[in-house]
Amino acid sequence: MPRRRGAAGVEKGIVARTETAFIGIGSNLDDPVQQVRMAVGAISRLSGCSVRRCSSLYRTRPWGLENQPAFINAVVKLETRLTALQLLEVLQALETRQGRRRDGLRWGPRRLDLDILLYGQSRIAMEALEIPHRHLHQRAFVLLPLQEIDARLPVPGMGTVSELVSRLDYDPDEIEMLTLVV
Ligand code: A4P
Ligand code: MG
Repeated sequence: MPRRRGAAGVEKGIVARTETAFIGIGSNLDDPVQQVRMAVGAISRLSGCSVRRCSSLYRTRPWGLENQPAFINAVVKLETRLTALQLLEVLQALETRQGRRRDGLRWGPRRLDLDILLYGQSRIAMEALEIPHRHLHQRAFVLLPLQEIDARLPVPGMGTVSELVSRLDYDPDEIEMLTLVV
């Protein structure tokens, strides 16, 4: 008997149709460009997921905790048959496989960070999973790569990505689009 899908695709079980999700990728340790490239490759091999677009790589000034190396950030767009919680689980496993250590330092340096930015037009407010990502609207390193992929994408309750960029207070020197290929 097929399991019914929750309104936000949160419950465990197979999603009957695909959902579009956007994943924010960040790294600032152990050759961050290579870490991000490896992560994009690993995400594209996840069962039930297929990568549709990948932004450029961006070199970005650390946000939240300033005294740490610059980050490399990117965003990928996925079609996925996984529920949002299943996607979180596989992305956390991937962070661990790529050597992510959780030392309890919030916003601290990391080899790989994978955040679910958006999952369709779902709004999810759980401690383990908040979608749209809780800081999405405040971060140039998330909004500029997202804008590169889909400027007109609506962010539930907040307007389009380009509207969020126009309201964003940021220093253009804090983010640089790189010409490197992913
Ligand atoms: N969690 C809740 N919602 C989500 C979501 N939408 N996606 C929970 C992923 N995880 C989500 O995350 C902590 C908990 O958030 C998880 O257990 C998950 O269930 P974590 O990855 O273990 O720890 P963290 O990343 O240090 O904490 P946090 O608060 O998620 O930090 P962020 O928001 O990931 O920020 N500056 C630049 N320039 N570039 C960056 O990439 N990244 C951070 C980390 C700080 N500064 C940065 C960057
Ligand atoms: Mg995180």
